[in-house]
Amino acid sequence: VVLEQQLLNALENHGLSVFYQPILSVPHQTIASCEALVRWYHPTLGFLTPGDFLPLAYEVGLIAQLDLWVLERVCQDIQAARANKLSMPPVAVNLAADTIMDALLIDKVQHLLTRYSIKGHELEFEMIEDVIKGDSLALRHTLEQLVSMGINLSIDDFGTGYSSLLRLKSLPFTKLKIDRSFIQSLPDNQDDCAITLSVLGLAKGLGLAVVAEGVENSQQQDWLHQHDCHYVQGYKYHRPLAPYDFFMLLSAPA
Ligand code: G
Ligand code: G
Ligand code: NA
Ligand code: MN
Repeated sequence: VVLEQQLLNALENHGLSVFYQPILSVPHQTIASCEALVRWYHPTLGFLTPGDFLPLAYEVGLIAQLDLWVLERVCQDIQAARANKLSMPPVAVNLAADTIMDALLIDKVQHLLTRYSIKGHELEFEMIEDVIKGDSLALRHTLEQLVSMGINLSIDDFGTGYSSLLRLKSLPFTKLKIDRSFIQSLPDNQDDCAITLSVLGLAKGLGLAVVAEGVENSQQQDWLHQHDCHYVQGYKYHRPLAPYDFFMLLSAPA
């Protein structure tokens, strides 16, 4: 109960922060986009990562408010990058099912785009497979409106949830992110190689781009490159960076 109150407090008083992890294109390793990841500098517990407090946010119904807080902070950072003449790549923001199903989501997103003079294509939204498992017209409508605003949609942690291939095909996603649990043991684990290959094949068939998450070493990178995976994200390249550090990276000569 205390932690819940503190989280609400943090949301209302800008006590959270957003880190950025670059997503690179293979093989040139240029920054193609980045993922916004929330952090909480807790007054007494210290630096908390999502695993420490997102379950609480879901449980007490604060997740949609949190996601929108992150989205607004991202819009502010995009505006700040622009003011500093940095070319900010598209930023992927994670949205929970509750957030997607918020009837006012489209209005809220439109409001932020207008307020911070941001184009839809400067943002991407990531959601896990389970968000799309139910068949609902409202969901389809929301996703289509986001796409019509220029926002690209990705499926996060692909392979760990339940989404039918039919729904995947019929909804307006442009990217799949392969969960890092499948990437971790590449290329030694035959099962993980088989799973990753089948996701790459599926994505190609459906015309979707693929991001491999959690890439930590060159063997994984080489295998992914060899099998035509176009984007990588992971500690091999960059950890999630504080905004200032991410801006420094963007301003460094390539
Ligand atoms: O940053 P870290 O690797 O600890 O993130 C763990 C998980 O938390 C990831 O699956 C990520 O998708 C999720 N996550 C991070 N930031 C946000 C956010 O702002 N909103 C939501 N809904 N999930 C997030
Ligand atoms: O997929 P999600 O959006 O669930 O994943 C993002 C999370 O993965 C973040 O919490 C980030 O800190 C973490 N992460 C990013 N790259 C790596 C990596 O190379 N290895 C591991 N173990 N975790 C990573
Ligand atoms: Na994510
Ligand atoms: Mn992910």
